[in-house]
Amino acid sequence: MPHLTKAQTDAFWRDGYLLVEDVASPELLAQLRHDFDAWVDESRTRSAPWGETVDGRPRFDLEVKNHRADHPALRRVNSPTEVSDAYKRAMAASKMTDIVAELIGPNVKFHHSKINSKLPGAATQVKWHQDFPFTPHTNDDIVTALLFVDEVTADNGPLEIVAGSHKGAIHSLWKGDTFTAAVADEVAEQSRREAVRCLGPAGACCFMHTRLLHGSAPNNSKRPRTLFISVYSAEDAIPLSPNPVSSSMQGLVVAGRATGKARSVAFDLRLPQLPSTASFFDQQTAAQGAAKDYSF
Ligand SMILES: O=C(O)CCC(=O)C(=O)O
Repeated sequence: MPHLTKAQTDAFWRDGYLLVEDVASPELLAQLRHDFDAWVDESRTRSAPWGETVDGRPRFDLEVKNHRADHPALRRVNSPTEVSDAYKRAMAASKMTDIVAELIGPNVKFHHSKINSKLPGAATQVKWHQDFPFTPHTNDDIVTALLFVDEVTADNGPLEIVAGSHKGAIHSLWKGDTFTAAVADEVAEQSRREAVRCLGPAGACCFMHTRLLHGSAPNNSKRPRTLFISVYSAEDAIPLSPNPVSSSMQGLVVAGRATGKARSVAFDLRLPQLPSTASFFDQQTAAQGAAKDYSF
């Protein structure tokens, strides 16, 4: 029995995104929160990114300049599916997985996952970008599923998107020879003017096409904004560059079967630069001079 109506799948392909409520059950949400809260508590004892993923970079990333034991600013957990059964279940065997298969299936594989966290008082923001130039594949049947572990409101740093932008240009993340991990200022300014905020209760999920322009502002509220983000592709989309969030589970077929085929579509782009630190937040900050800060 499909979870989506034809109107919903049509809306996804027309707008490049689809917001669905009640994707995670209250029981799964409680487990996701429990594990995340434990990582936040552990972060109180740290002053720098820590842990290790399969490529040797840190698993847990802090916004160091705002982080204190009594004011934690844990902004990223890389590949939480490797260290939590709840996150693995949400990624590989949940309603979220089934909906992705309805959008880009029948054969779907996993690429990577992460938690993007904006704790109250942290200044974490995400500059405007499309995901595809970070994770280019031979075709673009790729979905980023952003599961709301907390309620997402207008003032806690919601995901913002430009509806329909997945049908437009692939925007460069380079400025000259600097990899800025963000689109050019003029594209960001235009995106801000057209932005739609993706708001909803905990348990909702935003399914986003890999070429959709998106970004998000800092959390100005007293409530956390935690997103569990999983990226999936059609099984016949073959990655063209190394995974920016390395995962021992990359390539896991989560729906349908492995066909061993490659399918390609025409495009050209400059390949991305891998982050050398825990996450792309540092790439976006380092390029501050080259790409203007995200702000309203
Ligand atoms: O955490 C956010 O607000 C944005 C997430 C994002 O940019 C992404 O998953 O590509």
